[in-house]
Amino acid sequence: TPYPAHLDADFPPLKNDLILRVARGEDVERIPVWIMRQAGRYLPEFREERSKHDFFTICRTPELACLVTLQPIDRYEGLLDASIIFSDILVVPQALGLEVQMLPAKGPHFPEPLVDPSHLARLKKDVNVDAELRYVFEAITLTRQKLDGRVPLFGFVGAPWTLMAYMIEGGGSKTLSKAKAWLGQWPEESKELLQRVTDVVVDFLVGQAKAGAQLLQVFDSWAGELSPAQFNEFSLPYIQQIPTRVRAALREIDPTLAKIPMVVFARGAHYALESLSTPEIGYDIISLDWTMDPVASRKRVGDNVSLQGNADPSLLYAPKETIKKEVAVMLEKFGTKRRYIANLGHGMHPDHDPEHLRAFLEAIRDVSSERNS
Ligand code: 1CP
Repeated sequence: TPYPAHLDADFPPLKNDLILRVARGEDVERIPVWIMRQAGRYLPEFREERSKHDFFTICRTPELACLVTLQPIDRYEGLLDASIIFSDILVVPQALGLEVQMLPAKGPHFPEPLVDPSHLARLKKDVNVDAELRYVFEAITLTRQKLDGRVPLFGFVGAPWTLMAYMIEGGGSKTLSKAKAWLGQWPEESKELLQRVTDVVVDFLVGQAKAGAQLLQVFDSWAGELSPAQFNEFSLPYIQQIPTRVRAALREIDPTLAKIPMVVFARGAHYALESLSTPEIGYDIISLDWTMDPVASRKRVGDNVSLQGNADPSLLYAPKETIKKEVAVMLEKFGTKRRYIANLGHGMHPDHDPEHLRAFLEAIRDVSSERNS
């Protein structure tokens, strides 16, 4: 059975819409902030839950996914302006029929990765995301209720290229040499794989918006391993299908759903900033990694998209005074209470000190209110 569509009226009223206003290009009274990987292993309360349950059991149990999604929101009450549903980008390869395990300390592991194009036959055709990924939709609906309107809720997916990379490498990799070998050896079959992943990713984002997600982020975490030409051939064509197709499907259900803001994070793809921010593609927010200069990036994208980012995650290892100083520099460079969302340039590390994240969040709050007064 199809998962039911949920509209704003089905949920508690939103009390903090700063991020939604930034996505629409409206002025805000202070700079909003959320953090990639804000739920996770750096939090003792997460490790406690994790000691009791397997990683994918947490993802597949809506009450547990909701619980860990809310952990950073509760701990940093009033300091975070968005939540992101607890899940993983690798639930999409699972929905396509591949087994994925989460090994302690090692991370994701595919016992049987795709070795050559004959293995495309192992992937499910016509994936029914309402059945395969219903647990994510249930987690989103429950979490949106439990958030009680405190902050908006992000849904997310991995970008087709990044998912292809994991499906072939079978886990994390330094060079992605197997996945990149496919691009040269089997370009047409690579594109078939990318297209099949894209089709599932589109349905999955539509389902997350229907379930109650209020923003959607696409993570192309491995974009930076591609040359500009490879990116233009094997990543961009798929990333750029997503907003139009997702919004068209949502419009059929309800026009208000189709307005959902969409974010793209193509880590390391500094050359792609202009192409990703083209209005025809339809991303409202571009998330920058920490290697990008805010001032130069703003010049390159113009004034019609919002930027998100981009402190080096390693800043959180520095003393709190250094964190505060660097935050002031970052906000100065992004220089505006329009079209900017503070974040790190990539996710939290497992060995980050939660109190240093608090210092980062407080600094954003303090600096952005000082500049307002
Ligand atoms: O608050 C949150 O953001 C938590 C939800 C979340 C998200 C958005 C998790 C939980 N994973 C992700 C996205 C994700 N997963 C990405 C894109 C963002 C990024 O680049 O960081 C990627 C690349 C993955 C794949 C993945 N899953 C990795 C990286 C491995 C590598 O190649 O270096 C790892 C370590 C995981 C496992 C994972 N996912 C999430 C958590 C908390 C964990 C730790 C697993 C554990 O508890 O054992």
